[in-house]
Amino acid sequence: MNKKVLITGASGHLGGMLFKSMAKIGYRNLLGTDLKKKNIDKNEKFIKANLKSFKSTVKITKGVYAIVHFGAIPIEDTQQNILQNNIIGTYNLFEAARINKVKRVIFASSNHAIGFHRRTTKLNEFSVQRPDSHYGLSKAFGEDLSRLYADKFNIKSMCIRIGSCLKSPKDRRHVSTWISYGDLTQLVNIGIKNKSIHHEIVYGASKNKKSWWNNSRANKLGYKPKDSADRFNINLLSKNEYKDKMALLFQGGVFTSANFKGNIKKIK
Ligand code: 15L
Repeated sequence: MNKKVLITGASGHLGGMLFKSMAKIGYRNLLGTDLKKKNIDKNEKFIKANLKSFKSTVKITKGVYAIVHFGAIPIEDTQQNILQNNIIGTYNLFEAARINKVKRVIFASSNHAIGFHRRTTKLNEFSVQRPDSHYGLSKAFGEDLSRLYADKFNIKSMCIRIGSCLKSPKDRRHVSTWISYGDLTQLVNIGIKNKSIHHEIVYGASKNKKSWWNNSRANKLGYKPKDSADRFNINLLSKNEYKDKMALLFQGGVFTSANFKGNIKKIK
């Protein structure tokens, strides 16, 4: 693809991974952006920018066809930090996309937008959001924001509720939530190229037998995961599982139990 694709969070773990993996699958016109320049090669195009600044966000989105939006705080933080970086940053990005006539946005959502669902509940693209943290709430907001910008302004979007994207699964939860780097790259590529997309919610998970998510919508859009957590030694992974009883009940794991003052029985 020769059209310009902007990757936010290009110095971070997943944005950085995608900056490299998308070049490998034929993206010829990638532009990376982040607060700091880290792990960026000489031949890669990169602009430092802060999405909290609307002016800079408008500047970096000029002439862009699609945005792969991974630039955000990736874990729980204070309400103010999440509000400024994730919520306002994402709002600025979509508004800049509208002004500059960007056609598509791939939004890095997270399983923490639905983290307060119990592990016994199988979810799909219609399941209600149940954020488990300020961080998860910012992802739920991004999903709604992208739906508004699709319906109102025709900016196509795909929100990927990413499970645990790591080189390999590390604990028993990951047996359900893991996605490989290759499978995440495949989903982002579909989000950019699939012509039928208007606004989509898909799950960022490999083909895991113990998945909590029915990802048939992603499959319909062309997703054929190549990896699975099943090929790892599950007994070995179980040893690494945390001993947090509440976390073990809910899909969001330790994000649900952190600072918890509620009533577990009421969270059905
Ligand atoms: C996420 O959204 C986080 O960015 C990542 O650090 C992990 O915590 C992941 O979810 C997960 O739930 O495993």
